[in-house]
Amino acid sequence: MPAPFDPVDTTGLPTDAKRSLQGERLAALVDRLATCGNPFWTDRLADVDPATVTSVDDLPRLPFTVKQDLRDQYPLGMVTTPMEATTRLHASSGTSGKPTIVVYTPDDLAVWAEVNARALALAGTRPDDVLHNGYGYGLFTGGLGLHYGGERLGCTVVPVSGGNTALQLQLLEDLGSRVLSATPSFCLVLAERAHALGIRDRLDVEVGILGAEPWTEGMRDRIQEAWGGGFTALDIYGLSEVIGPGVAMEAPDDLGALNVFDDHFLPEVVDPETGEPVPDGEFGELVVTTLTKQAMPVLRYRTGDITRILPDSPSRGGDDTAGPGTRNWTRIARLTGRADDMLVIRGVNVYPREIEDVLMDDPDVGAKYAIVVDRRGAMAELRIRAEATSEATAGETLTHGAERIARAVADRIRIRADVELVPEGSMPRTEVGKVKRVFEQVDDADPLA
Ligand code: DLL
Repeated sequence: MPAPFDPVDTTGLPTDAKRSLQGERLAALVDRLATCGNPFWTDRLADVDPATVTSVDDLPRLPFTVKQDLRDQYPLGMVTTPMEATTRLHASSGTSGKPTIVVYTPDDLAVWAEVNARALALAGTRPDDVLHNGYGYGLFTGGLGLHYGGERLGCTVVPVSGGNTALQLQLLEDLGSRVLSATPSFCLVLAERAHALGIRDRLDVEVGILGAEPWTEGMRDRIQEAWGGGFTALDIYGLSEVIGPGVAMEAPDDLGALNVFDDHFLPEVVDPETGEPVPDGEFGELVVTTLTKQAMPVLRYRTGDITRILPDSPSRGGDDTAGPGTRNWTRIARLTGRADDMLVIRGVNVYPREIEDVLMDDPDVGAKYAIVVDRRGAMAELRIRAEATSEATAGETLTHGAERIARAVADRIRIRADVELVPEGSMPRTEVGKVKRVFEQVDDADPLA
């Protein structure tokens, strides 16, 4: 007889019990980091007396961890357990230089599977589901993170990884998967191809577990329209330095909010300039402390991702009965960009998500676009190339559409952009890895050629 299924907790502890658990875990973490003999942590915590850290209220006194720390300690300087205690390594490829390495013990892997099982369960995934996992397998945390989460929940996981769209559609059809996990951009590629092949109505896929890239509400509409048939696109958030996917998850009855699994990952939001905590409800940089990680914990890790804590979360003093169901996780707003994504165009600060918002509001724009920051002159110039919908492509209104979008960009974000609306299907698709939407032009070679 198989062991009885151990259900996955998608609810979380009541607020008081959670706070005291978080306090205990934080105290134990600081104590261990200060005394484990790891030179980086001994130095970082030189001014902290671990005995004075007893609750989450002590968090703002503790030092931050930043990406540069992981780079400086490359490859294994931040591992706090003996190597014989660790069993897995992943890495995230940086934009420049060496990758950032992260290491796991078996207990870390069990926590990671648990939080991804929660994420999947929150999305409505059931143990009898076939989970089609289209995240990349390998050093990237997406594939294996969702994989073990799916297995922990009891699903049958299809480790298909990215790419090979034709095979993916074949498997989706033959296995009747209801749940698809992938980047938002690859999820769109699959939808487009299913329609092009005329097989959408032969697929049972209903839910997408989409993350690893920023995507706006407008992009959610495009993805849901592209699949049609009641498809729900849900957001999953995470980062390698904290664990990988499964740090936070959106639920279908509470769209726009991510539930942070705060018994393992303690969230704060700080002013990105000063590092001071901002009040709940205000936007700032998400900072996460790993409360239970063993091999490579982080203390107050500066994620660079911009969000806010939703003040009506029950765990933040919001009305316990007003929230959806009885869930009790700290809720944050969806992340649509990073602090370091900001572009400065002729003196105006603009985030790529603001451009995506304008594009997705235009009925003639499909879901594919690219932004070029042309740095050849003294002042940076902005160029936007967007793909039209099939209707707009057929209607040959592309020049008109481009002018309208340029006006909308000028009105709404106060920058002049050179906009091109190009026929549907003419821009490259990203089938493996994360989509790249912002390109720099520094010489006459066109980055979109
Ligand atoms: O992208 C982990 C992941 C895999 C998350 C699969 C979700 C699904 P990294 O490669 O280390 O890890 O990249 C982490 O990606 O700091 C964000 O800037 C961005 N990111 C991840 N998820 C989201 C999301 C994985 N749902 C970095 N929305 C993070 C917006 C996201 N940005």
